[in-house]
Amino acid sequence: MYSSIPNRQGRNVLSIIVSIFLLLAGGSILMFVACGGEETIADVTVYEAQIKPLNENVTGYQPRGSARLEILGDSLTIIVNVSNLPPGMMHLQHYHGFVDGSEAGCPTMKQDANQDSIIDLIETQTVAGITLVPFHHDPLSLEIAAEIYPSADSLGYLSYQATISMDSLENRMAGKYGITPLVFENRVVFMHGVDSATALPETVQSLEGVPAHLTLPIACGKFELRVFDEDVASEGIYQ
Ligand SMILES: [Cu+2]
Repeated sequence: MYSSIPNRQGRNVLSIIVSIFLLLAGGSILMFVACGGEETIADVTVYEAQIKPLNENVTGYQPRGSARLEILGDSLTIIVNVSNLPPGMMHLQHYHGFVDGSEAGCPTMKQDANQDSIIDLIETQTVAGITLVPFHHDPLSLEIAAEIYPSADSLGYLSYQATISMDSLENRMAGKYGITPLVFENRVVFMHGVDSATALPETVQSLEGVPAHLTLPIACGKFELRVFDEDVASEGIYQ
């Protein structure tokens, strides 16, 4: 806005005074708008998980990306953007955690209890808890075994977004798992699934009735509260 004030020669004193007045008034309005913007940004609570590969020795893929939970009032928006996934196929993706709210984390080879060099879904449970919320077309259903999860495109990129009601999620989680409050920072996100042609040994465990290639964990990230400092927020970097 400051650069929009012309710097012409021959301007008389009155017009300079008027210009200065307008400049100050304009600056005040800008500050007001900026302060209002900061308040809105501060009201959004964001949890973000950096997604890293799991079982890449079996899958041959190194998924990378992020999952975010953005909370504004009663609205919870789930955003997942991951690349390098096994391409052209559906991937189960969920938020996992412990029902008692204790801290979950991503598994390492220490969780390979049967030492088959693969961390299967069941083996993740000692550090990551159980499957809680599906990231598909209807997260509030808490229906884990649904057929319609998002798919990675032909280049292995998956983008997912859903917005649900916090109140409804709290009610559903309390009703199904007895979980209250939700404690997002003690949760992890998993992505699952390799092509059915991938050779998996018999030792790889899965959910009852679900083929192991669909539930094989291929990536994981731990949700952390994202803190925005005032400078970053006021510059509008977070959108
Ligand atoms: Cu899962």
